[in-house]
Amino acid sequence: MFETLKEQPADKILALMQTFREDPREGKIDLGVGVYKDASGNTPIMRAVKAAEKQLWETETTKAYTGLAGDPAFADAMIALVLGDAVPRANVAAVATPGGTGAVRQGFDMVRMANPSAKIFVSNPTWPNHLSILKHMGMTMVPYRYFDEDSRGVDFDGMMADLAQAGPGDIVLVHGCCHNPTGANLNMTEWQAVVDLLNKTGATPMVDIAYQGFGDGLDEDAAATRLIASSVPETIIAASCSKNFGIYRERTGLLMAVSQNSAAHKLNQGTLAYLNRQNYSFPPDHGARLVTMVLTDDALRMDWMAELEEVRNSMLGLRDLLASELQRASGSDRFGFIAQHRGMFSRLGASTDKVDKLREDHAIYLVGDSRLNIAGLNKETVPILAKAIVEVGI
Ligand code: PLP
Ligand code: TYF
Repeated sequence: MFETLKEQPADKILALMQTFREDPREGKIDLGVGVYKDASGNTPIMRAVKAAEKQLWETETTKAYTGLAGDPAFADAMIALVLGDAVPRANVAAVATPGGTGAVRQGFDMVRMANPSAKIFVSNPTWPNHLSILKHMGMTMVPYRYFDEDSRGVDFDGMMADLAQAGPGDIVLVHGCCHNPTGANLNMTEWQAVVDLLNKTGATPMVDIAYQGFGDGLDEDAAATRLIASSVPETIIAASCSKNFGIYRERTGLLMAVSQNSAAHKLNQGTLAYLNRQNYSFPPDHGARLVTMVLTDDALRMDWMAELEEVRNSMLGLRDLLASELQRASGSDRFGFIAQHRGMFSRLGASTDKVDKLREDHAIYLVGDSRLNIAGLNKETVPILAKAIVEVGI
């Protein structure tokens, strides 16, 4: 029977990761997949995470199942990290999920249960996995304008005009911070306008926040999510711990459903736990436990925050360096947007053949849409990239 299956398209980012591995050229530069790398190209285990892991090994006494929603202490700690005191804890239903991807998938599942014909408004462009999951689930997607190809910033007027078409029962999917793949983000005045529009149209926001602490700081990066969750009747939030705790392979995330009253909480919590059970029963706990330990122990938390700041500042430093190297190499200010973008990524706004040329002629790997991972650079490779970008005519 399986001969009836059709070949599925590969994830382009993950396929590129493989091509890079197989490239024998010395000095090749990987600016593809969104994984943080330090100056020597390693993806380190964060100090506080390693310390928590050691402690856990010494003190953990059982591997028996947690609850369907995962460890409630993890939900408490993550809700506090993402939402601060923006909404009362009693209004937030939450379940642990395998990574942010698991939270996104289950969030869509919850939407589909509530309204199978919901239209999901997605930024153009967005993380390709959003589109792939929605397509697989047979849900309706409506792209909204987001990236301004000229300024490489946000096409805010276009975005607002398109989001005005969403109505009650529809979902507006936004990136809480550090937009993937563009690096272009809204300011707080613009977020307030989005909130006002949501309240006018009655559409429900879903926030995907996968890079808290990678942009302007932990609280700054959560500000839009907090504003939204405290201002509209219902919000879905998918949070990932992969990047800010550096625990990619542990598969750690949290799905939250925020309502403005605790009456809805019971139904939301029951639905989320039900969805966990349908998909995999109990969510993974190892990464969640580490996150809980780090967030609830003063010393570990301080150390984690300090290391996250080092990570964030190193990316900001590389942004500034790349923007000024490009200014020098190109003799123009047209790459100034790189210093304005936030998070791991910037979209250069170059054609596929120029991205191909960077790979073929210079062994520099960008995702096909001209997204580059800033963290893949270091002081030595920034000038090499700047020179190559100008040489291929971007
Ligand atoms: N959402 C966005 C926008 C992402 O870039 C990612 C990738 O890291 C995720 C969600 C989920 O990541 P993970 O499933 O590794 O936690
Ligand atoms: O966008 C990225 O590179 C990261 C990592 O299916 C990633 O978010 C990429 C593809 C994917 C899962 C994670």
